[in-house]
Amino acid sequence: MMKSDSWFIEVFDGGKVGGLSFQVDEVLFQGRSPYQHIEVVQNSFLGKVMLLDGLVMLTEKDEFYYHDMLVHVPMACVEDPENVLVVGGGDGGSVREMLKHPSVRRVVLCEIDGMVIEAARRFFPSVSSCLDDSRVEVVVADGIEYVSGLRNEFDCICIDSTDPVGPAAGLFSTEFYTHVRDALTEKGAMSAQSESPAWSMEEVTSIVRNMKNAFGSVHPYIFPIPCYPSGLWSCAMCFRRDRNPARDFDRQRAALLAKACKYYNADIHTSCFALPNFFRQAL
Ligand code: AG3
Repeated sequence: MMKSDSWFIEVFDGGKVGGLSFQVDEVLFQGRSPYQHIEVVQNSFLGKVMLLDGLVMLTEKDEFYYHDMLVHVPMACVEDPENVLVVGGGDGGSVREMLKHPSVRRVVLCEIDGMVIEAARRFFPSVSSCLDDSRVEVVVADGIEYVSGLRNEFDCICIDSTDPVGPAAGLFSTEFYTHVRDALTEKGAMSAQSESPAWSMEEVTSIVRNMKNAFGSVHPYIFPIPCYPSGLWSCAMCFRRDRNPARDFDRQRAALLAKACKYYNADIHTSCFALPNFFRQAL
């Protein structure tokens, strides 16, 4: 794929159905890192789009749905988060959102693939320029190794990974989530993107099960994301010490964030934990 007059279709489930499709106006970048095939393409409606191994990671038009929900839901559940970590997320979108919380003093981004960071810096400044903030530390390393050495270190950890295949597969295991738990402070919370309940329920339930194995309790939540397969997506969050995330969050901070966010607000926070029946039953 990737001639400039061609269409892109995200192939889903071995080709039985397509995810997002759009006309490729221009191919801006193609590269092969040790981990994956990275492309940046331009579409006049979506803006720039980043693809990893042929899967849509972000579009300029709607990355805010995903980044708001992965980050602000757990962050608003933690009292004055100071030290926070993003695993994956080399584009910088999750880091940008963490920096919107006034108490944050240090954000570590641990991304395995330096080429993703370089491509984001070059083509997605509105997403990645936060990486130059003095509070941000960029670590190019395997998130699994990085997290496994930590104890009581971070108030919030967001796992901003690709799908549970290829380089990211290990980021969905019970063992990894157990290390994430140990890396959290007592008041800490974590979140992970957990795939589409509409089209990938087996993946969703396996992620939720593994998180529950590690933490004892897990809180899945849903939101739309127009550019990922099916348009319906989920994250799941856990606490080092379990609480009710729909109730126990900082409403004042959520109201403040609503002014700086296109998706997240306090009502969204409460309601995203309301799951449709097919999802409840699957769990
Ligand atoms: N993380 C990827 C979410 C999964 C997308 N899956 C797909 N298109 N099949 C996005 C990284 C943004 N920071």
